[in-house]
Amino acid sequence: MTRNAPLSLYGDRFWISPYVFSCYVALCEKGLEFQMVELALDRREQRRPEYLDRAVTGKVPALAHGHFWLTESSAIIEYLEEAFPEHARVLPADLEERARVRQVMAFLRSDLVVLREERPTTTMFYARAGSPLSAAGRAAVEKLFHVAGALLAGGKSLLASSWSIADADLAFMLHRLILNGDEVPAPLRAYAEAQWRRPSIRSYVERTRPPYVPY
Ligand SMILES: N[C@@H](CCC(=O)N[C@@H](CS)C(=O)NCC(=O)O)C(=O)O
Repeated sequence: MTRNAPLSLYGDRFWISPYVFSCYVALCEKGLEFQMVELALDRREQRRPEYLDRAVTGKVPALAHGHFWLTESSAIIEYLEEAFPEHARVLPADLEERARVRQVMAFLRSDLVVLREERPTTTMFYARAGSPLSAAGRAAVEKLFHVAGALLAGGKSLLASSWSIADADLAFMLHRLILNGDEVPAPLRAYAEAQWRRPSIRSYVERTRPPYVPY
């Protein structure tokens, strides 16, 4: 791949995907120039043959780097880190710290299903959630607080010794609760709100969005 080939990130037109968020923030933090391509998932544009032929999972995000296409947010982030090592890092340089950060990324992507269902990202950027968390939702929240609290113990403001994309991912998960008025322990709230002030994150979050069409 020619390294200076153009980069395009395919996302959803409502800007609500946590996975697109992660890739978008990584591209911004690395200082890479890229074009954002919005797909209408509500019109199933991700199922069009011209997209499916290139973005093999038929989901967003997808990254196009010249003729090279890739899906799956964590694979995209690792690709960007390895393809552009001279740019700012989004994963720690230290082996153990990098492993720990990947641990958080995998946990946030595979666990807490009930929390994600009861506080979907639409409730962050469109109408807030209409009902309190169920017992299962509260159990998922306790698990999140336990993991985040343990990793940030001692008043740490970052998961590793320098900022990483996992900080953005964890702040995004905590904001499902913060923005819905659910209780979040003060240190975790302060951590997540500090992340929310980063320019890369603000540029994704503070955006004029079109009216939401459920899909
Ligand atoms: N594991 C994937 C998840 C991607 C994903 O679920 N994307 C959703 C939007 S948040 C999507 O494209 N949904 C449309 C579909 O599945 O057809 C990743 O980390 O990138």
